[in-house]
Amino acid sequence: MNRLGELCVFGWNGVFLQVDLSRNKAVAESYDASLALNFFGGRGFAAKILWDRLKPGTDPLSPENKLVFAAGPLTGIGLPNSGKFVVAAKSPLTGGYGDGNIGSAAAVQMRRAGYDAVIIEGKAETPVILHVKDKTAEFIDAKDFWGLSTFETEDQLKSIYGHSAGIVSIGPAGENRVKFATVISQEGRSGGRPGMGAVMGSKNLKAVVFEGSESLPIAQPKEMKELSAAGYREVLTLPLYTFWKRQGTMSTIEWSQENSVLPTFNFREAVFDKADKIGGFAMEKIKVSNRGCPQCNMTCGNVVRDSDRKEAELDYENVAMLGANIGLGNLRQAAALNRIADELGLDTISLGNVLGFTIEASQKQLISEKLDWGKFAEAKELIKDIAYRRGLGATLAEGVQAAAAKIGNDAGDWAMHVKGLEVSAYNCHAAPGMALAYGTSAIGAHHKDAWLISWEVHTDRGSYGEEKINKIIEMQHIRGGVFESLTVCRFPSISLGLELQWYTRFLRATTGLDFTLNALAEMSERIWNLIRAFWIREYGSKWSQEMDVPPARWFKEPLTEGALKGAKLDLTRYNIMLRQYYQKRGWDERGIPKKSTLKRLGLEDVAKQLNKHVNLAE
Ligand code: PTT
Ligand code: SF4
Repeated sequence: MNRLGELCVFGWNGVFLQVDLSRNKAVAESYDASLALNFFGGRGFAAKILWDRLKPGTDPLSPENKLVFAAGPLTGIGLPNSGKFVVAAKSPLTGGYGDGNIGSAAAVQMRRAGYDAVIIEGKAETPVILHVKDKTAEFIDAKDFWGLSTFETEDQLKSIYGHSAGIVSIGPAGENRVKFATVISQEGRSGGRPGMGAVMGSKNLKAVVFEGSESLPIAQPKEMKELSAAGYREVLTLPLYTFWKRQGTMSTIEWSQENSVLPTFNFREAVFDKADKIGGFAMEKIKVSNRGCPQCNMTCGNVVRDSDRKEAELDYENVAMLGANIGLGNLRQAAALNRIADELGLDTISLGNVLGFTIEASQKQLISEKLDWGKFAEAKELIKDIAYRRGLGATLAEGVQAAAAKIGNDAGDWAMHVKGLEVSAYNCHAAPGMALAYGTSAIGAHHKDAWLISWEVHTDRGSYGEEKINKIIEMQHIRGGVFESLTVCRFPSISLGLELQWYTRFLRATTGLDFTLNALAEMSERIWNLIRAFWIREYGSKWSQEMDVPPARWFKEPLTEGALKGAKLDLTRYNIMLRQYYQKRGWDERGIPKKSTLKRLGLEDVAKQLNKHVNLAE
C-alpha cells in the first residue's frame, strides 16, 4: 500500500496524531512524502515539528510547548532492536531542543496504531491518561493515578489494558516539574534527559497507553522477513555477543577506571578506589536476569536485587553517576538509588551530577546541610526531596546550572553541565575530543551523539587535532542522525559491530528505496543543522561560542590521583578545536550555520526565519 501520496513510498504510515489536551481533541493528519524523505523520522521528525510549529520563546512548561513521540521507518518492524522511539520537546532544563530515546512496547504499538508521531499540546484541566487505540483516542481521568510511581502506574494500566499494551508514564518528579524528570517505561527504560517528564507533567498528562493492530506498510514483506531473521542470527554470531549478554554496558566501569575517565567525586577525579566493587564483574555476582526493549535479542538491562531487596536494572551510566560520582562503593545501594530514580521518574545522569555537586557544596560549607561522600541514606533522602521539591530539593530540582547560580561563589566552575544539561559519565580532564563531543552534542552534555571516548583513548589521547573533529562529525551523523531517525537501537552496530550496511538493506526492504550511507549522512547533517537553528532561534543575541564550552573544572583543576595525575584541558587549544569544528560544519565563528550551509541542505526557509533573529553570515 502506498501511504505517502504520489510517491510510491512504503515504510512510513504517513500519519501523525495531533492531540490538544486543553480541548480533549485528537486529530489524525497526513503528512507529505518530502517530510519523510528529508527528515526520516524520530529525531528528524521531532526537530522539524518543533521548528515549524513552536513559537520561538515559548515557555517549555506552558501549555503551548509540544511534546512529541516520534518513530522512524524501521521502528516496530520485526527487525533487530526496533522497539524504540524518540520523545522530544523544548527543554525546561536547557531552553533549547531536547530529546531522548526510549525502548518501549509503546514505540511498536504507536506504529501499529497507524501513527509515525504523536504531537501533544495544551494542558488538561485535571490529570489525564491518553489512550490511543488504532484510530481512536480517549482521555481518561487520572486523578487516582496522580502521585503514583511509574512502576505502580504501569502495573495498574496493564491490569486494565493487558500486558501487550505499550505504556509510557511519569512519576512524582515529572508531576512536580523537576527539570530533569524523564519519561519511563517497562520499569527501567528511561528517555528524555532534558526534562521531557517535566513537560509531560506540566500538561497534566500522567501516561500514554498505545494499542495497535495494523500491520506496517512494508515494500517487500517476504524479503524483509528473511532479512530480519538473518539480522537476528547475525547478532548472535558477533564475537562480543556472549560477554555483552553477561554484562551489557556495565563492563565500562572497569574500562573507565583503567583509563582514568570514571566520574568520581563530582568529576573532581577520574579514578575511584572502590571501582571493583561496582564494576561489571561485581554485578555478575548479584545478577538475577536480563531485561530490555521489545524486538531485541541482545537485551542489556542487568537486573539485580538491590539493598532494599527489590529488583533494579543496571547500566554503566547509572552506576558511574550514582556510585563513583557520589563516592558510593556499594553496588546494591547504587542499584537501589537507580531503582528509586526510575520509580520517581528522574534522570540518573543529571541526578548523579546534582547529588555530587550538592555533597561538594556541603563539604565546602557553601550550604548549611551536612552531607558526605558515599552516604546511602543521605542520598536516598535527598533524591526524594528533589522529586517532591522539599527544602534544598526545590533548588536542586532546577538542575546544577541553576543551583550553582543560587549558591554563588565559584560553584559555576564545578557545576558539571553544557548548555544546562548535566554531563554524562565520562570525565574529560584528559580527553579533549570527548569534551568537544559534549560541547557540540545536539541537546547539551550527552554522550549519545558522539561517544568518542573509547576511540580517543586508543588513539592519540592528548591530541587536539583535526582527526578528532572529523571523527566527532562522523559519529554525530551516524549515532545522532541515522539511528535517532531510523529509529532503532544503536547497540547492535556500535557495541557489537553489526555492519552499517545491514541498515541500508533493512531500509530497502522496508521502503523499496535505495539509501546509500552517504545519503543517510546528508539527511543527518540536515537534521543536525535544523536542531542548531532551533537553539539559535531560542537564544537569539544571547547565543555565544561559550555555550559550546564544557565545565571550567576540567580546564582549571588538574587530576590529583591515578596514572594521569596532573592532567587537565587547555582552554586555548579547546577553543581552536571548536572553531575548526564550526568551519567543517559550515558555521560562522559564533557557531551559527551560514546561509550557504542551510541552502545546500535544502533549508532555505530555515535560513530566512533564522535571519530575523540573528544576522546570518553568507
Ligand atoms: C539515555 C541515558 C542513558 S544512556 C542511561 S544508561 W546508557 C541512563 N539510564 C537511565 C535509567 O536506566 N533510569 C533513569 N531513571 N534514568 C536514566 N538516565 C540515563 O539515560 C537505553 C540504552 C542505553 S543505556 C544506551 S547508552 C543507548 N542509547 C540509545 C540512544 O540514545 N539512541 C538509540 N538509537 N539507541 C540507543 N541504545 C541504547 O539504549 P535518553 P533506554 Mg535512554 C534504568 O534515554 O534520554 O536518551 O538518555 O533509552 O530505552 O532506557 O535504553 O549506558
Ligand atoms: Fe534495548 Fe539494550 Fe536491546 Fe538496545 S540492546 S534494544 S537498549 S535491550
